[in-house]
Amino acid sequence: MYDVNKIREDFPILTRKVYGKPLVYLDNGATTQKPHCVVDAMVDEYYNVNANVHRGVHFLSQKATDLHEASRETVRRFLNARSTNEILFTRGTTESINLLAFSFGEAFVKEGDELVVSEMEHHSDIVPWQMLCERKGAVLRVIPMTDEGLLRLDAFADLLNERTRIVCCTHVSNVLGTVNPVKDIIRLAHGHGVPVLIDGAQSTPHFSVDVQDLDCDFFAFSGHKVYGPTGVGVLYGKEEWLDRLPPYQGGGEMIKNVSFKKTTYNELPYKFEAGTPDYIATHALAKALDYVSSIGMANIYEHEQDLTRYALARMREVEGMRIFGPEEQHDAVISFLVGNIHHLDMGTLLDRLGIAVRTGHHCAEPLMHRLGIEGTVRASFGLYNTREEVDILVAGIQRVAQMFL
Ligand code: 7TS
Repeated sequence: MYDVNKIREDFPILTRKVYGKPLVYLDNGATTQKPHCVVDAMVDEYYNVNANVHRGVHFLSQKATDLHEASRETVRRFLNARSTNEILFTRGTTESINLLAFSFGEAFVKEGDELVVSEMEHHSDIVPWQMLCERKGAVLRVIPMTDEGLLRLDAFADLLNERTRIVCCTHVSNVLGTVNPVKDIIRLAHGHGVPVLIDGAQSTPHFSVDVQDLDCDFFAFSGHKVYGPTGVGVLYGKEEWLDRLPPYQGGGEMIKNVSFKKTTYNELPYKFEAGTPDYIATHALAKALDYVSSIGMANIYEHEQDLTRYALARMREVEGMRIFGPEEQHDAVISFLVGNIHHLDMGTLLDRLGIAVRTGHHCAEPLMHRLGIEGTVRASFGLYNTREEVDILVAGIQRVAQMFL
C-alpha cells in the first residue's frame, strides 16, 4: 500500500512552517524536495570519500570513481538504456539540450535544413535550436497543438520532409500537463530517417521511462526534478548517434592524447564530459533514483494520478475557474486562472497561506502566445502530496477569489 504519511517522513522540509502555517509545497514542476537518503549521501561522500574521479591511483579517488560510475549504471537501469556508454552526465536538461544542439548541429545541420520543435516546449528546448538555426542558416518548424493542448500529429506528419534533420519534443508539458504521444512522434520521424530528442524533465519524476521501448534517439532529464540534487542531469543518446557526434566542450577527461599537433578524443561517454564532473551530485542522483524505484514508479504514477483527478474535480468547483490542458493524458501539473484575477496576485496570496505554487509564463512564452494569455498559476504535485493538501489549495483559491469579488 502507498503510505504517503510514511513517505513524508523522509522529507524533513515538509514539516516546516511558512508564515506560521504548514508548508503546502505544490511547486514540484520547478524542483522537488529531497529525501534524507539523498542529502545524507552528499554529506557522507564529502566527509568520508571526497577525491577527484578518474585520475587518482589512491584509495579515495578509486572509491569516488566507483561511486560515480555505479551511478551511471543506476541511471542506465532507470532509463533501461542498452549501455552506460549512452549515459552522459550534464548539469541538467538545459545543458543536455545545449550539448546536443551544438554537437548535432556541427555534424549534421547545414543551411536550409529544418529542425522541428513543438508549440508547447520549454524555452530550453527552443532557444538552443534557434541559436543553431542562426549559426547554420537552418529553419525552425513548429508542431502546432489544438486549443485543448494536444499536439496535432496530422500537422506534424506534414512537417516532415527530406530537409528535416531532428525532431525535439517534450514528453510532458510543464504548463499543461499534457502527456505527448511521443511513441507516435518517434515512429513518424523514423519513417523519414529523422532522429528524435525527448525532453523528459517533466516525465521522469512521474512515471517510468524506457528509452528502448520509446526508441527515442536522445532523452534529457534533470536530477533536481526527480528528488535528486541540483547541478546534475543526463543526456541519453543511442551509441550509434553519440559515436558520430563531435565533443561539446574541450578539456580534461574528454581526451585520449593531447599534443600541439593533434588531439584525439576519449571514448564514450567521456568524450562528452570535459572537466571534473559533479561526482557528489551523480552519486546523490543515483540515491534519488534508487529511492523512487524502491517506492515504485508505477505506484508513484497511480498516487499522483489519483491526486490530479481529485484536484481537477475539486478545482472545477471554484466559480470562474479556467483550467488549461487536456482532460485525458493529463499528468500531475495543473495550470489555472480564476476570473480576472492576475496570476501573480493569486500566487502571492496563496503564498501567504503557506501554499507554494508557481506563477508566470513558466519559461514557455510561445505557448502563452498560443493560449492568448500572459501567464497562469500552476500547482504541480510530487510523490509526497496529499488529498488534504489539495483541499487546502482549493480553500485557498476560494478565499482569494472572494477577496476579488
Ligand atoms: N524542459 C522542461 C519540460 C522543463 O519543465 C524544464 C524546467 C526544463 C526543460 C529545464 O530544466 P533545468 O533543470 O535544466 O532548468 N521547468 C521548470 C518549470 O516548469 N518551473 O521551473 C523550471
